[in-house]
Amino acid sequence: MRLLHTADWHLGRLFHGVSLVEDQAHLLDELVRLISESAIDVVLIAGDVYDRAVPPPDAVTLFDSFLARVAGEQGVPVVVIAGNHDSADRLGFGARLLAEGGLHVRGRLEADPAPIGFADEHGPVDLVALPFVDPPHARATLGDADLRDHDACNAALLTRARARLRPGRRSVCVAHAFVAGASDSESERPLVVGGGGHVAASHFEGFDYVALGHLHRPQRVRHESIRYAGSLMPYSFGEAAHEKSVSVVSLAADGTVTIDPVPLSPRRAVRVVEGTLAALLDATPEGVAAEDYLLVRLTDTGALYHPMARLRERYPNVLQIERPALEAAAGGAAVAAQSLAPRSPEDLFEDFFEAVMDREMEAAERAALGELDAPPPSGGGTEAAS
Ligand SMILES: [Mn+2]
Repeated sequence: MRLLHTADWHLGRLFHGVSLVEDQAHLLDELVRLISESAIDVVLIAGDVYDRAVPPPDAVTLFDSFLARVAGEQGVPVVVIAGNHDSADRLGFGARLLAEGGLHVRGRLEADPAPIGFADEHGPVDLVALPFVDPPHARATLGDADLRDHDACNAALLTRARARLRPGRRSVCVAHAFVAGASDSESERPLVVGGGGHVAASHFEGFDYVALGHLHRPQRVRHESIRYAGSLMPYSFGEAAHEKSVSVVSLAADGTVTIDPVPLSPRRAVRVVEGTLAALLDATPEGVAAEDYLLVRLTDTGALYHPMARLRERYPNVLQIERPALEAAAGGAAVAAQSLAPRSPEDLFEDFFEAVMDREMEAAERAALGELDAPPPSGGGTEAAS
């Protein structure tokens, strides 16, 4: 049996105010082709289908179109669980009816979920689909107030789900959690304020394959067969170096798995570029496409005239500018400002000059400043006010 494991699509996400729906549509087209060309038997989407509980209409339309092409036209079943960004109830709408059409959605937690049964030429496969476990919901669902955290809640639900697996069958689990030992990225919403919410990898042992969602970097956890597919595309500049992929997982007759990560080709890359404004306006750095989503780190120390507008003439998708030299100077200036006694405009300008230019004023510059006319007194004019 060949499974396609993907997760963390975050359809409808805004990246620095820019909608990514067209980029996401481009990637879902690629997945639809891959599912057909790789003869995938079941598609697993391990949560965070949408970026928020009430997704924008174009994100819902995009997901609908994917499902119609895969579960509908290709007849390939799709298993979807809710992640921490999804609304469990909205995602789960119509689930009992949709299962007949090959769409298996698990939104809200169930106390004793029955496995979803699949089969290939070697026999049956039981699939446990465990949506994101929110501890208050888990405590209410299981009627157990002693389940204190994510780890205890996941452990209890997995024990109950495992009890319903039929002996001798191969088994697969789909879940959305922060499994201890895995590494996170900038764009995941923490499950617990200040971090944490970890779940021990040992709770997932015993399944032939565990398809995880939540962490945005593709990675294995503890075993080759416990994996995060990673997000559909980078959702922060901190992920610029990640190569995003989906996993094609071949499940053999004896339950052993072979994993083939397939890199995705985004419409535009997310990159961090560094240089002076003049150099970047003069030439596009090697390996960068002008249309990429860019964070530009300008190394200039002096004042710059409208850097964003000028950069966007050459690079239309610059989303953020950083000026490390100025930010360091501004930190120093802020400290100085706290001890500000009444000072002359000349002294204040000199501080400003140093912060912007990263050097002291020279004598000639100080002289030039002295030659400037003092501003007119406020309200001053040649006409008498009436
Ligand atoms: Mn996510």
